Amino acid sequence: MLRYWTAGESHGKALIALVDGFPAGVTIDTDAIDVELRRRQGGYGRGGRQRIETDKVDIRTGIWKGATLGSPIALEVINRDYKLERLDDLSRPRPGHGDLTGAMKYLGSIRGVLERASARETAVRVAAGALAKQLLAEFDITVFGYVAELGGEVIEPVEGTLEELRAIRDKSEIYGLNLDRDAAIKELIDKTGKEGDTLGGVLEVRVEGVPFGLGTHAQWDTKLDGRLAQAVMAVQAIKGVEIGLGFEAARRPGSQVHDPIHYDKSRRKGPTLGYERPTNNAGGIEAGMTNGQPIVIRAAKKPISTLAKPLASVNIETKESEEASYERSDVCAVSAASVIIEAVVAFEVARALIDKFGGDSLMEMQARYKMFLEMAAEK
Ligand code: EPS
Repeated sequence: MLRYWTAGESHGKALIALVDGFPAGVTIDTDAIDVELRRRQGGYGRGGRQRIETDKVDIRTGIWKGATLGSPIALEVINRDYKLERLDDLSRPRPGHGDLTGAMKYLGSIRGVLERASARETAVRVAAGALAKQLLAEFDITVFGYVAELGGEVIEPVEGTLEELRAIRDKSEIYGLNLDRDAAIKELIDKTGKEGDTLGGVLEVRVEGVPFGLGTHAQWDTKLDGRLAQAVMAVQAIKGVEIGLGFEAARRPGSQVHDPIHYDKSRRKGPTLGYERPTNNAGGIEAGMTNGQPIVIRAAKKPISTLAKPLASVNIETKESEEASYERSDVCAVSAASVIIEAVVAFEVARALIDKFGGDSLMEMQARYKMFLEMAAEK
């Protein structure tokens, strides 16, 4: 089973992800992981921290001569802004952050909680996801995340192939799919920052080339939609997850929700097995299993809870009403969140791929994948 844990504090020495169950024989491109780390650091509206850090992954274990061994892989990202020992505690919890809940739960300090609750931790989740993406690429599965809404503004994607859209996203300072919208949205971010406020948004991730049958219908904790929702909801500041039509499916009659089934014999040897759908309202998943269509998942990110113009809070030492503490932060980290959601989705899809096709070695997985497609095409 593929899984990972992370360790590390925002201003501690380093962040670490321990990836277990990754198959042997996958050639790893470390630079490609660093590209994702750099993308996570970017996006318009980021704060001063990203000018200090130049995140790079150090693969400490599990690799020999550039390829995975099937043993645990430890990924490390060093914090250049290591200063944890010198930092003081806070006494005025920020509404929306883990400050108050964590300090009460652990009978401890706010600092001790915020350092781990911080989204800085997502750097190594992105590294783990980038590793997973390299496994998925061996099966021609691509994972593509972008910003669909920012601060209430919908960014309507332009039409184009995946390559064209990727080029647009990588050119966009907000990681959207419509460059004509960038200027107005950057202005909105600037204006919000000047007002001491922050912005959230909606991220969308599309996974293409996914074969039939990842996930199961048989047990709640192996249903792929449930696994994806958990992975996405567990990212800092995410408050909602939708698959395919999501909440909109609840508002329409069944005939306008479910995707009709067609058959195209010429495509029976591909991941769809020839079963084509004119629509993809299911977002590629039916009964917890992939149906050969792209997985489409959306996540709602709330605005960052550290406000330069702070909300009302209470000094937990004196119990007097005071404004919340303010520490250097970002006005908007929605673009970064699109990279993070892309990474956690990639990891879950890779996990489901390993569950179906075995996880000892890439070679065995590919042989079993091929055999499955052949058997299913004949069914
Ligand atoms: C982040 C690093 C942090 C914040 C942000 C995410 O840096 P610092 O706290 O040193 O300024 O910019 O953290 C939060 C949004 C948060 O709520 O803690 C990063 O690398 O993504």
